[in-house]
Amino acid sequence: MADLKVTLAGIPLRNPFLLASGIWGESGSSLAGAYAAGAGGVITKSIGREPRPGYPNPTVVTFDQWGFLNAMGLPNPGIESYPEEVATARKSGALVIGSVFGPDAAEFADLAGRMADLGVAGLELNLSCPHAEGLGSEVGQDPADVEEITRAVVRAVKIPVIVKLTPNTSDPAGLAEAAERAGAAAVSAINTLRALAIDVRLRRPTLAHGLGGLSGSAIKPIGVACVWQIFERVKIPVIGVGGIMTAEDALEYIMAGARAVEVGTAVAFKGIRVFGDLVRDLGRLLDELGIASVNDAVGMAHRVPA
Ligand code: RRO
Repeated sequence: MADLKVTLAGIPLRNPFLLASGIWGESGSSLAGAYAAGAGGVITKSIGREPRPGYPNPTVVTFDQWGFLNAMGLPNPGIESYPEEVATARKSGALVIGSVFGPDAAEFADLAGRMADLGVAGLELNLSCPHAEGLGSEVGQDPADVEEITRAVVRAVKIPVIVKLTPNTSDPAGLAEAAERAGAAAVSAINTLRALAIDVRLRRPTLAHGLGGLSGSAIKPIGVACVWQIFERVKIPVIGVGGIMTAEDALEYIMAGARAVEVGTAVAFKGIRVFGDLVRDLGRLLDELGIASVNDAVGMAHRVPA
């Protein structure tokens, strides 16, 4: 059986499938459940300084067969209330990566330090939520801001820092280079794409907030393209995210250059058991293709002559 173990920015993972941030609740027990279902690691909902209720409903609608348009509004309990959830997840043996968001370098660094103190294995900086005023991609679409925020966090913590990048830019690899310059241990690509749906009968946007983020199968080729371009421009590992429903989708990202992948929308559609299925199916697929390990497949599509 092919070897699915990978090491991501110094963090050993039993397989490359991570629970993406924000898709399976924020509680420690739901994170623990995802790990028990077979995920190689779990990423928390993005946590901020203060509790946030999020936007009013509707906050999410389905899009086509395997997609969502969401504007949840970064609902989270705030860092003060989060230690117990991380403790519950860690007690189950889950490998936990803490996601944080903020408006500027100082707040990111503060939150990152407090999240690191909870014993998470790594941090993911949300510089890519596509619809939050003064947060997410509004601060993450400028390489100078990505560099400044990443540098402040890297100075504040001793654990690996992963920067989650936005696809809402003409040069995603430029953002990855900025993160790398600032000392990021890895980047993840992509968050959702800014999107809008209109309910023609109501004559207004479908989501209460208006603008939202598109996830699911429709964005997979965009995510794979971002990973492809980033892999060619940085040396740090890349995590692929966006529309992974099957092991074949995951292998596309891996062959484009991803060392690990995050699974989000598929969990909501298929249930948490999708992790067990993905792990089994990726092993079978690699065997079928005569590829000995995930490591061997990373970036493989760049090396095959046209
Ligand atoms: O909470 C959200 O509305 C949200 C976040 Br933090 C994010 O990073 N990406 C997204 O599509 N929605």
